[in-house]
Amino acid sequence: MNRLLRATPIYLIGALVAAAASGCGNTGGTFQMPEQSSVAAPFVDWVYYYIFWLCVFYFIHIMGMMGWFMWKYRRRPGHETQPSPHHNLPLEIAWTLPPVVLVITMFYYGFTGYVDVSTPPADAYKIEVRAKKWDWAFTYPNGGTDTILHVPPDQPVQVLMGSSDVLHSFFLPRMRVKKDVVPGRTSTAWWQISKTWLDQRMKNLSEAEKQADYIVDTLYCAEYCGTSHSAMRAPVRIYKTRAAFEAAVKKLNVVTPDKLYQLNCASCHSVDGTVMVGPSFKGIWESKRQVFDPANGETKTITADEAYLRESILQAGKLLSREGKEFDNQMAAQGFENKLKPADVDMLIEFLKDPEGWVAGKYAEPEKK
Ligand code: HEC
Ligand SMILES: [Cu+2]
Repeated sequence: MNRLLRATPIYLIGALVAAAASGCGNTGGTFQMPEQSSVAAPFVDWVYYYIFWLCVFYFIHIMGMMGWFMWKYRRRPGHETQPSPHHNLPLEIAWTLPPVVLVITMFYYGFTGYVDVSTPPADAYKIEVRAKKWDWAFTYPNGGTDTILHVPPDQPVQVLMGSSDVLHSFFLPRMRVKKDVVPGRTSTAWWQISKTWLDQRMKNLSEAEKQADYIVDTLYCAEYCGTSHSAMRAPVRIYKTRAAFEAAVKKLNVVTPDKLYQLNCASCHSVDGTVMVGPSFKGIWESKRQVFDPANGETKTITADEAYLRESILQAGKLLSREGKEFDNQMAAQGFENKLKPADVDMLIEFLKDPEGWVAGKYAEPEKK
């Protein structure tokens, strides 16, 4: 078993002592740290507080003595300037050795801890993560893809992450996981839900969580990646039981119109009338649309029938919507004509007939909800 998992109780005790020493601690989080929902969290916090309190100790002593000396040896009548003392061996050793030992312990815990949090256990559940401006997609071992991160309660999870555009960073503060997602390479991170935390959290469920079979958390992007960086979040579901987790993942490889929308379009098109990067889909079906024709520079009104919607997706840029503002031709860069299967486009057309209804779950089969 991984060294980190084996040593968890020791770190937990260390973290509790450190957190208690900080005067505001409990396993549900401290003034500086959120809840500790992963097995690595107590260790990470322990290292953090170890370094933090050492720094506080030295800061107070060094600043305090500086202030005191400035006062005590200030220039005043009747006190002549004294020559500085020469080399003092015991003093030199006293202020060199202990700090060196302390810095070595910081390095030791920092480095071994880093190695542990960077080495996923062999039995980890693997999830592929794709980051793009400005959302996340997760692909599970059965091929199902979702915009929600589903987390098993009883197994380490390893994420294999890639970016489709710029630098992003995968940040789960409660699990103490933060890892940059770099274009052109696969980064990885892992965590395991802490049983201690889960048991405690189960006694403290919100009303919504009592109804659901999971506990909610949030994934953040922690690397500034452009205009909507602050909205680049994804819901996280930590399942109460293994069975509930497996049932949720099993449903994912069923493709539905609303899922296609969530995965491909939702980062630019809302269904509630908000104009984001692109116009809103609210009430788009058979509506009159203002469009700009780049071929002749004219703006005209058309009806958003099936042919127009298909063309908007597959031949982006032929006509540019003017619904809300003057948009750039940002659809073209998505290359949907190569990315979407004909069946996907059919489903998206179904979606566009009633976007609000699809998102509200009007067409979901009861057991899929
Ligand atoms: C990167 C952002 C982005 C993504 C992702 C995106 N779109 Fe667009 N879309 C736009 C922009 C900007 C426009 C306006 C310019 C235009 O008409 O091409 C637009 C226009 C449209 C229009 C015309 C709307 C109107 O008002 O007439 C349709 C239909 C459309 N998109 C469908 C889709 C579908 C379906 C998807 C997902 C498969 C999608 N878009 C994904 C940015 C995006
Ligand atoms: Cu980002």
